[in-house]
Amino acid sequence: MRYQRSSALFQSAQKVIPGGVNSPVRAFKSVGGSPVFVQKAKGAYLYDEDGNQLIDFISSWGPMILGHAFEPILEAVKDRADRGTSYGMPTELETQIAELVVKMVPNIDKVRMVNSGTEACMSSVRLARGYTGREKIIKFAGCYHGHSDAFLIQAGSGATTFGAPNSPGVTQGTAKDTLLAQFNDLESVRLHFEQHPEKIAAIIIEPVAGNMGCIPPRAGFVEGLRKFCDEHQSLLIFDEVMTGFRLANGGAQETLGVKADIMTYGKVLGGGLPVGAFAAREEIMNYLAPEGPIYQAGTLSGNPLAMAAGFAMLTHLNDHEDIFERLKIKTKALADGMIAELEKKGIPYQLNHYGSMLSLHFTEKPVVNFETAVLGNNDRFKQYFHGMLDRGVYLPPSAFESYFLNDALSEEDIASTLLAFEDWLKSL
Ligand code: KE4
Repeated sequence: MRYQRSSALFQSAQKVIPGGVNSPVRAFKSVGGSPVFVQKAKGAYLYDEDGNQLIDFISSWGPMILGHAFEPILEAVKDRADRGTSYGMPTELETQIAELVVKMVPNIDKVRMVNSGTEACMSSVRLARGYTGREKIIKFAGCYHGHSDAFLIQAGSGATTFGAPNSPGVTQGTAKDTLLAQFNDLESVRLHFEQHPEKIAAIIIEPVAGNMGCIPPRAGFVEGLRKFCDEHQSLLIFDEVMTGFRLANGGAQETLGVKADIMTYGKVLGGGLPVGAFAAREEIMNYLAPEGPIYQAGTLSGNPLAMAAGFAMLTHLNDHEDIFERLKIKTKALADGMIAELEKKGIPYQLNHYGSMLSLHFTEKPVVNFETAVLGNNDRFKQYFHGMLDRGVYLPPSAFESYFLNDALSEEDIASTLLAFEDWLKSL
């Protein structure tokens, strides 16, 4: 596959955009090579600037669950654009999509729209702190909740794993209020509650992790978090930016059967336009301005074009719930096919999948948390990524990401992907 035009475009981009991209993972830093520039996309396929057609397994990192350029979404946005693109005033459409979200998601009464998953998660933590009057939060190593300071924390020293900044610009003052625990490890959470009685406002978690590869929760893990929060009057925040409206209409709350207190959304909710949201029962949400004292705002929050795209997306998902089962079957077919080829080849691997999320790790040990996720052989992952790209399959350019299958992928696309995978394995 040729990438001359993408490479040339990348050279130009780097002159005026930091790293040539508007989000770091797009730059291929962890897989090497020059990023592919996309010209357009339709259904399950990306069409890059060099005329290559690629089967897409990132679906824009989740949003394009119905495939690219889904007609009802395009029509909704085009129709709405003729009426203006932003007003800074309330619209009926915002109420309509909020009513639909409340109908589709269990256990919420009200929802506030924002412009990204980061904004949703950042605001959910402020809401939890304001509501409980407490300052500390617990997050999990390897879970990503966007780039606001409170989340850019790595394991500090000491048994209690105090947070330490993992990016310049994040202050110690911020880091001290973020406690780090290990995914799938309730003891690491219990320790924090023991060390910081009545100080922990919330636990925030990706209920099915997707930012260290795909890591489902062990049986009893999320239930245990719910129990801790109930015992200590802390709030449980499910970051469903990835899982919301992807695993089911009711997201991970529905598939795991565990109710959180605050949920955050993004990606699918916006139908590909910039939307995030956070939601909870009325008693909590009414603490938000202008109803309550906790401030949060946004010029483009509830933007009419974004709401039109999101409303079209959610309406289709709400009317076609069989999509989620279809995606599960498709994902399992891909997983089973890959496993069969990997077993034949006899190389160490772990393949995780849940719903329409999947990740492949070249390592012996089961990948159940960040510590085990980092043991993967990244050189082999690079070969894999580029080997599949050269065979017309676009995968996440990082071993610490999840695949996101979409409803436009056909059985033939899955079969072609497995043939490409078999061919790549033969090349080793
Ligand atoms: P955004 O601010 O990127 O819309 O959402 C942040 C976010 C919050 N919570 C979860 C669970 C997320 O996965 C994300 C963003 N996901 C990444 C993919 N791992 C977005 C891709 C990117 O950073 O370019």
